[in-house]
Amino acid sequence: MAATVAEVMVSILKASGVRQVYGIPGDSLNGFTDAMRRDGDIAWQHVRHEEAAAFAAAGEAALTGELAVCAGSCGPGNLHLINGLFDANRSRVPVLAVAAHIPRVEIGDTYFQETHPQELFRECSVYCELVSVPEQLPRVLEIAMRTALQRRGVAVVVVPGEVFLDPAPDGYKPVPVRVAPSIVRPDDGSLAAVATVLNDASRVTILAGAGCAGAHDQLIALASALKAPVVHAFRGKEFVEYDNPYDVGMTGLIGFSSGYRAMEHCDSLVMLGTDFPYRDFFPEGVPVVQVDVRGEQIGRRVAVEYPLVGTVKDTVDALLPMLTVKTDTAHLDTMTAHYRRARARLDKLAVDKRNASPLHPQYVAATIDKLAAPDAVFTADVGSPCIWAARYLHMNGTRRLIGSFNHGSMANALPHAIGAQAAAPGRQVVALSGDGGLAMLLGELITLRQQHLPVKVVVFNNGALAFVELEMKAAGIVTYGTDLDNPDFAAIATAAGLFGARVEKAEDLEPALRAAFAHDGAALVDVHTARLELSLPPKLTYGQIKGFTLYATRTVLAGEGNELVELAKTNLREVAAE
Ligand SMILES: Cc1ncc(C[n+]2csc(CCOP(=O)(O)OP(=O)(O)O)c2C)c(N)n1
Ligand SMILES: [Mg+2]
Repeated sequence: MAATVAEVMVSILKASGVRQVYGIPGDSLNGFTDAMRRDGDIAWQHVRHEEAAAFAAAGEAALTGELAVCAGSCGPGNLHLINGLFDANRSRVPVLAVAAHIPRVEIGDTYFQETHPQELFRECSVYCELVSVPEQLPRVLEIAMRTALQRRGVAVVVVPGEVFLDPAPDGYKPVPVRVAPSIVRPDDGSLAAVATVLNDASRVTILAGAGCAGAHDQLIALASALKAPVVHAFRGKEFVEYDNPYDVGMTGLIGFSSGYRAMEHCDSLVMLGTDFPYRDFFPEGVPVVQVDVRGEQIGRRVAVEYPLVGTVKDTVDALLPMLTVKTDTAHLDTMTAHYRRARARLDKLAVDKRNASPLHPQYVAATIDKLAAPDAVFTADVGSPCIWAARYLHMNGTRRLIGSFNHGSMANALPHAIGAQAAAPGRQVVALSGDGGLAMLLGELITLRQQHLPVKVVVFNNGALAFVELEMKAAGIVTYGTDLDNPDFAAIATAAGLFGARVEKAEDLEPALRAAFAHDGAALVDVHTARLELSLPPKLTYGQIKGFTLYATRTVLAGEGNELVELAKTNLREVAAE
């Protein structure tokens, strides 16, 4: 009997190393899931909401760098994937979504569950095609997979349900679709022009992002040659911060004053593999060199006179021999000293004071950091858990930190953890969840149980959408709609068959975390943490509010304002000059 289209799809996925598919079945997808069942080699990771399937695929792809797959049935089934796919696409991780569709003959007649997936998914994908006839399928699937891998993004293959069951074209043999390794670097002329600028500069600062993955040696060698402080964007943290004497912390809305300062005071800026979005944080009037393998990304945030198209690794390797090694360390010394002071203040906040109840979230994050495995994978919810992860988790080149850093969606931590754990069953995976974030995809606790995924969930249970409160207060708006009247999450976890512990006093935190981490299965620790507080100056004009948002967010998030008084003054001066 001839193989069906679905069987061929499964064989292509298998040949390319896919080991699991996240999703929820449904009539139009049944042909595909049945082919998986009969084959038996690819695991069906059954989630409770398709959004979690897409986030899980994003988490897996972020961890492995290889293609991860999710699937949804027609109409609402695949519509639910969409937010997680936006996350994957914007994080530039390779994900394939199989979107089942209504029968071909019904397309266009407002049939039951009809949508137009190839239009809906256009914006969150690098490739999205409808399969109209079975003969398209082996090729369309391979093109989709290769596009996802090479362009690093989401590919969507839309398949009407009956097509899965059609006979596949004869004689098809799957070819593994994998990333083709390459060397990508600018030409010598572009590098020489950049070398001239950098050799003439005396205060170079490097802004480093996730494009520094796999290029730690090159980053350090470049910083050493230029005596340049290295600031990082959030997604760069896991690749930049460790073993780095040039580190001056993070910049951005939840960044450190030292990161901002090092950018502000440079006389040349070198951007390495970063799409850091906030234009207000860039220095003015200095030459900017930007290295990015995707040339179209260059110059989006700041005027870039010196674009270098290439990977950070290959470009820096080619640039280094052209640079004169600098000896003047004045800029570097000032910025690293500033960073040490900022760091010391942050660390002081993470100490348990008088056995606080509710607990300081800083202390919770620092304790997670202390107790987690040297190769742990952390995921962090958008909201204040991101702040604590950015500040208190130590990376070491082996640990990983996965989040919705570009798309900024709530509720990412648990489903990202599902994908990371499914991809690396033996590794410790710790989700830093907000109480708002956890509740948003609460059903995924049941996925942990059903799929035997030993994820450790730590809930920063502050009874609020605290990050939003911070934004409101910083903008001079009265907080509204941010209270959360939560149930006992530990009891919910226990009822779902997980290990559950509730922590209300600091002295109980370590024992609870140790027990959860040692538990041979999924566990949840519900920690009663303090809401963030921010006091406002008494009266603000609209112009001040605009400037103040930036100032206050940075100040408050630094934990203590002192170090930032100067920065605040700068901001308020700017506002006053408006
Ligand atoms: C899907 C989605 N909805 C709304 C927002 C806006 N938002 C950003 S952070 C946040 C609050 C998160 O609350 P919680 O998970 O409790 O974390 P907390 O900041 O309280 O620690 C909200 C509502 C968002 N980013 N994503
Ligand atoms: Mg909260």
